[in-house]
Amino acid sequence: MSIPSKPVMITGASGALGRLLTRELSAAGWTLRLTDIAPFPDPLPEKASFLRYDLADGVAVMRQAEGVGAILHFGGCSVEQPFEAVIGPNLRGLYHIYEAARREKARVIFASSNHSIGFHKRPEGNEAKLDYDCAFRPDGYYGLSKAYGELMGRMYWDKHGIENVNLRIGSCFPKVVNRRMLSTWLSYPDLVRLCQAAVTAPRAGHAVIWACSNNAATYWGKDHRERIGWQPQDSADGARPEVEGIVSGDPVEERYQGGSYTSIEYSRQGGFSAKDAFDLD
Ligand code: 15L
Repeated sequence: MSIPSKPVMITGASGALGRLLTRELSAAGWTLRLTDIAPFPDPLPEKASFLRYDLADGVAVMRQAEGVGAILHFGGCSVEQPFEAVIGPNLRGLYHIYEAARREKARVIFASSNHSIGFHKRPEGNEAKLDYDCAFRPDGYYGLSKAYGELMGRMYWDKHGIENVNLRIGSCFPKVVNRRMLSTWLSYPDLVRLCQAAVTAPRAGHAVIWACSNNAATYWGKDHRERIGWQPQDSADGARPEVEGIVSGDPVEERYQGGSYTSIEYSRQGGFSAKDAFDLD
């Protein structure tokens, strides 16, 4: 895998995925500009610099992005939060990232999420998988902000030619811990290879990728992975015997792809047997 000719910026560098990317991309010889609202907890790699600021500070974003070729945008709220907590980092902050990318003609790799489509039902049996161009069905304010982020990428590509790769991340954790993750799991090494491909692919345009490993029980179908030359190499399948019995018992959570996020403050009345209420899309 080639080394980018310009520095690469990573937002959310102090989070679990930011730290992973920092470690692995530094080891691969990349020059990194890191940022987070929290201090960076690890020793700083040789070719990396770190600045601590809030993504709501547009001037700080612009300054740090000077001269970068790509921005791996993993910063902002990464779980469901009240609306007021989400809008600063995930809406205004994202705008700052895209304005910086526009100035630098840099590519944005956006850590989107399955929660932008979380209210799609889980496919059963031979039911069709979801393709990348399915409707957004966010399962909360966090998922809504990820849909907004993908649409912002759509607009900056159409209007300004700013390339962006939107990673609809399933569940990126060291291990598979429940039945849902047999479908949604993304291994750490597959994420790292995905980010490398997204940054170094000769052309990306506006791309959407289902970011999960090679899981037999996946919910997801077509996307733009061929365009960036990525194929997952790991799989959740081996964990089936230990985890397939690990379910929540909550009918809302188990019905929808977004899992537990769909049932947070869920207040729609009726039961799933009430066909007229629940089969209307
Ligand atoms: C996400 O978007 C979250 O960042 C992560 O913490 C998990 O909840 C994941 O989705 C998931 O759906 O498993």
